[in-house]
Order: sequence, then structure tokens, then C-alpha cells
Amino acid sequence: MKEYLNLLSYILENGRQKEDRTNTGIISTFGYQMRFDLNKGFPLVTTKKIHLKSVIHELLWFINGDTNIQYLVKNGVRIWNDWPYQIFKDSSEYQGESMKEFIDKIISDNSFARNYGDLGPVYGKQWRDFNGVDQLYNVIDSIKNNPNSRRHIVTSWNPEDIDKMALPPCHMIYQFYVVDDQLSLHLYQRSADAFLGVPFNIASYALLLMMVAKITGLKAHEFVHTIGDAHIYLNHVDQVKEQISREPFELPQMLIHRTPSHIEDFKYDDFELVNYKHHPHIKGKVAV
Ligand code: DHF
Ligand code: TMP
Repeated sequence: MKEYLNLLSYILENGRQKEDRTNTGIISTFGYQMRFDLNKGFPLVTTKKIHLKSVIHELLWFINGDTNIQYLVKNGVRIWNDWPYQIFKDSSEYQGESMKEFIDKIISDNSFARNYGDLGPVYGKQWRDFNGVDQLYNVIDSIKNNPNSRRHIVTSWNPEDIDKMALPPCHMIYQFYVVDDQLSLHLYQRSADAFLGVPFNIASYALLLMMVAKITGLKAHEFVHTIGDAHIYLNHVDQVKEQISREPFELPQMLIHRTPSHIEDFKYDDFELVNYKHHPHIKGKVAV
């Protein structure tokens, strides 16, 4: 995973300090590309521990067209909690509930979850129902039946819906590519939190590529990751320097034990990560 450490070093060396929406401040560069050959192992960052369980559940949640955090929190995934909580705090129903009380209510009260757990028409909605179009179904169909097509595209950037989303999509468009029996995926991410978000994004799209390869009977080859605004938040700089000083381990392998007929039939237990050697976790605050 030198690729990832190179991104962090590149931003520190070439970035410009800027203000940002969250008032945290960032060091930012524009335009960066990484490539990960999945034959060399599963690209999970090893220079800090990554909570892969969150990555897998989030991806299954996207694939199932879900946009409500109730599924995530029921499965112990906290990564999307801050945004609905912020919306709840700004509402008239808010009576000083803590984050924990808010999440307990999302889990136990379905009608509360419907009102306050939804992020709006974000990734899952757009992948499966972009103005009525099931883009994920269509792209899998076109990979199978017209592999040479240059139109294997899924986009989450639905301009009509942006205003209704808790956060406009960051990983916003991806394309598949087939040559011989090899399948590749290229992601465009408009905005990337290099310390917190990017390790998740790399693992998530590498896993999506492996899943679509299974379903279409192809071999997963390369994940290409292109970023627009690649940034490090100012309150992550110390953590990033610590991480850059660490020596990466060999990559783990991801095993997928079952090939269902449909992409939405994958289950959490179908995935097994083996040989994940990693350095200790490094904490960082997420900018909301
Ligand atoms: N906003 C910002 N400012 N940065 C993000 O990376 C981000 N990512 C989002 C939504 N909004 C965002 C969705 N993905 C974490 C990781 C990914 C993610 C959101 C949050 C995160 O906090 N990771 C911590 C804790 C991991 C855990 O609880 O499982 C980490 O140390 O990796
Ligand atoms: P923005 O909408 O103002 O660009 O803020 C979104 C922030 O979240 C930005 O720092 C990028 C980060 N982010 C990721 O890096 N990866 C993700 O998957 C998501 C959802 C957000």
C-alpha cells in the first residue's frame, strides 16, 4: 500500500491550505490517480487498522438500495451517524438527546428511524433507482452481454436530487472495463478526506469490483481511483505524519466463499479477510 502513503505525502508536500465547508481547514491538492492490481492482494490500508466490517456493511447497504442508517447501526456501523444526528439536532423534536440516545431510538423505533434515520436519495437510491433506472442491474447486464461496451457506467450525481441529500455524493461515478476475461473498475471521487474516508473508499470499490467479477464470471483486475479535491484536514496532520512513518505490511487476501446469482444476494458472511497484518488504529475526528 505504498500507493496510499504516496497520496498522503503528495498532499503534504504539494497541498495549499484552504478553508472548507466544515470550518476545519484543509491542505488540498487537485487531481490525483492511484491504481491497485487486485492480483497483488486486497488493497486494505495496513499502516493503521481499518474497520472492514463497516466497509462491507456499507457496501451491502448501497447495493440493497438502502439510504437509512437503521440497517448500519443495527449492524454496529457508526460511520454515517453524525449527519442524521445533525439534522435531528436542528429539528423541533430535539430535546437534548445525546448521540447514544438518538442511535438507540433509531434502532428501536421504526417510525422515528423513517423520519430521522434517512440520508435522502444518496448512493443506494441512485445506484438502484436513478429516476426509475436500476443502474447497477443494467451495468451487470451490459458487462455480461456486451463486454466491449464503453458505456458501463453508474453515477450517483443526480442534480435534481442533490438538495435532498444529507451530503452530496463524494464517490460519484464509476465505470467498468472488460478485456479478455479481466474486469476493471475506475472511480471518480470529487472530494476525498485522505486520512479517514479514502481507506474506506479504496476497500469498498475493490470489493465491489470483486463482487461484480464473481457475478459476471470474470476475473477482478485493476481498481483505478481518480480524485478531484484530495485533502488532509488540519486536525489530521499529526496522525498522517505518524502514519507515513510506518512501514506497510504485505496486503491481506479477500476470500468470497459463495457466488449468488444476483448481486443483492451477497451476505456479510460470504466474505473472509485473511492475513491482515496491520499497525495500531489511529484516531481522528470526522469533520461534519
Ligand atoms: N465526512 C468527512 N469529513 N470525511 C469523511 O471521510 C466522510 N466519510 C463519510 C461521510 N462524511 C465524511 C462516509 N464514510 C469514517 C470513515 C468513513 C466514512 C465516515 C466516517 C470514520 O469516522 N472512520 C473512523 C472510525 C471507523 C469506525 O467507526 O468504524 C476511522 O478511524 O476509520
Ligand atoms: P464536501 O461535500 O464538502 O466535499 O464534504 C465531504 C467530505 O467527506 C470531504 O472531506 C470528503 C469526505 N468523504 C470522503 O472522503 N469519502 C466518502 O466516501 C464520503 C462520503 C465523504
